[in-house]
Amino acid sequence: MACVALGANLGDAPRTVANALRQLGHLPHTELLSASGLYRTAPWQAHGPDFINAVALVSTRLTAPALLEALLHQEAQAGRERPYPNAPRTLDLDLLLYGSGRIASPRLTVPHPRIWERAFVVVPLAEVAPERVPPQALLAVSGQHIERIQT
Ligand code: PH2
Ligand code: MG
Ligand code: MG
Repeated sequence: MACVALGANLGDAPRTVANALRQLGHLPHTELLSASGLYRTAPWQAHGPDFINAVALVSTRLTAPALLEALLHQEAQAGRERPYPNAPRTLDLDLLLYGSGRIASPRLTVPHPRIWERAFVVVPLAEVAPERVPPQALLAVSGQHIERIQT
């Protein structure tokens, strides 16, 4: 079981994120187990329009590095550009969790180091994998604006 965070704040973000959730289930050797609703969220340590965020749970036989490469490829297919750090983006796909795996490589850190600071990750993660979210984690991000827009 792996958890993927989705985010977008350029173009038709709700549509891009909804399509991207579906496409995760079409990655090689990968099945979409569940998808959170879509959330509208205020930019966090970033500028630009509000984001649409979601979290997906997948079952995959890909290794974590192979899954990361597949996610980066899917971002590129959605027109992702990286002009500067945290720039507005058509699609961002972040690997949050890979089972109980711990990875610290130059390209990939799992669990994602900033999960617990971000309402736009914690709230949808609590929807699809409540057992991975300690109760105080929701409280810790309760000051950040997040609004569910779709089931
Ligand atoms: N992603 C970031 C930085 N800030 N803020 C929101 N609301 N949603 C995001 O997906 C997001 C962010 C870096 O990837
Ligand atoms: Mg990100
Ligand atoms: Mg990213």
